[in-house]
Amino acid sequence: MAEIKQVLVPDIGDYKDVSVIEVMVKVGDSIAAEDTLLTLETDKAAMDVPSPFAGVIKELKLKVGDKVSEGALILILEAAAGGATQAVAAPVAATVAAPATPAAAPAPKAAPIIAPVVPVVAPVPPGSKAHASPAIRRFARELGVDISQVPGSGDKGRVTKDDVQNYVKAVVSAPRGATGSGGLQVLATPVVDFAKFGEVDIKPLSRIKKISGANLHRNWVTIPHVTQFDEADITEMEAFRKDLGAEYAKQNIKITPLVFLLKAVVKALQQYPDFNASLDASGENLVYKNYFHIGVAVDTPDGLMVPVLRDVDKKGLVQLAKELGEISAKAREKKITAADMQGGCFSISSLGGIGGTAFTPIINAPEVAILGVSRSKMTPVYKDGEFVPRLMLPLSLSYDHRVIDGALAARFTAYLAKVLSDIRLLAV
Ligand code: CAO
Repeated sequence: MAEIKQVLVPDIGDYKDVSVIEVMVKVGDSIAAEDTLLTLETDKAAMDVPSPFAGVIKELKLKVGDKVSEGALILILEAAAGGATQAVAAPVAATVAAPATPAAAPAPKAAPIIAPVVPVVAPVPPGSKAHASPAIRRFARELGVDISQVPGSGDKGRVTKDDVQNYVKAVVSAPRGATGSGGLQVLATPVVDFAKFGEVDIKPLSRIKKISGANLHRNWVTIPHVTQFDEADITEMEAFRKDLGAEYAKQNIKITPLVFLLKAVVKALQQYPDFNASLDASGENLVYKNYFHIGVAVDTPDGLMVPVLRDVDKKGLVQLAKELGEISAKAREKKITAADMQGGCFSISSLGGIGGTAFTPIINAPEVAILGVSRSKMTPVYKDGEFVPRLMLPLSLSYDHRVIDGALAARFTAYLAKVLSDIRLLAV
């Protein structure tokens, strides 16, 4: 007859109210004795709690974030036949006979504590770089994964089982040549004990930085980037912007050069549709988009985010200014959703409000180009036999050289500069 067993938090030393940081099992799982059930974390170490029995999990009583002490009920399990004999050094235990349909019947109320688990405490080695529980480290080791390479998406950047699985999937499905085997072979980054040279502080990267960092890294190593530099004479545009800005400032709408750039970029994308395309999964076809959704890089205290403004071709300058203000505020207040960042065709990264003369932005795959904008500067320009002061806007266009040739990129930026120099063209 199947036996119902309770599994409790074992003796964990003097610790009380220890955090559950990871739960590795769910109701319905069939587990073997010694499979890790969950990971607890004290201020000193993380420890895995293994199952003393093999069986099927009927009820799970803890979740991530719960605080537990010795004796807390972890789960109720229907032990496999002979399961009791597989217990991990389980102390003598009373058992309760299971009813014929154990799943449907609740466990008897005053059921005795059946098999407190003798803990197998596996502290995370001090100085270990990646934040991961012993079970996840073991899981990564079994798959041959260097855990320090896996970006963690869990609490405080912790590497979860899903992170390891996603990492493996990404490596396995990466195009040939993008991985180490037969392709890019690079030296491992040296591990330096910085504290040997002076006092240091260690802070985990923000969750956003970890996620965007992994994406930026992939895009940087898998896309052959070239950056085309140009500049646009925005003297007239700026005069108009100031007039318009003064009018709308009363309504709290900020008209910045970026709003004009959004419109001018769309005009250039319509003129050169290859920039509004993406390679399909086979890498053999280009998907041309008949819509114009533009991503805008927003600098937030936690890192870079790229929300997308939809249908920029169908909106006016003021409407775009309003939406830009709203979406960047949303990003900075951490209210942005994944949907807000999807579906972009092309991105703009504007550092013009800060400074700089040029930079090389990283393409936001699967897009094929990104425009970097630096700070405009009054410059003496030789025109009609004399030097005249003109406000020049630096443009830096990074493009995917698999899709776009240098000549096309130069045409694109030249056209963009032309539209910005004479914004009447936006109306044509
Ligand atoms: N040249 C000169 N001045 C510029 C300018 C330019 N190219 N672009 C903006 N400005 C001015 C604006 O007019 C504004 O001036 P006032 O305060 O006098 O009105 C000021 O700079 C600040 O502009 P802003 O940054 O608030 O607004 P924006 O529309 O230009 O940009 C946003 C909005 C969200 C894109 C921006 O705030 C931001 O986050 N930029 C950083 C993007 C980034 O990090 N990119 C790097 C990605 S790669 O790591």
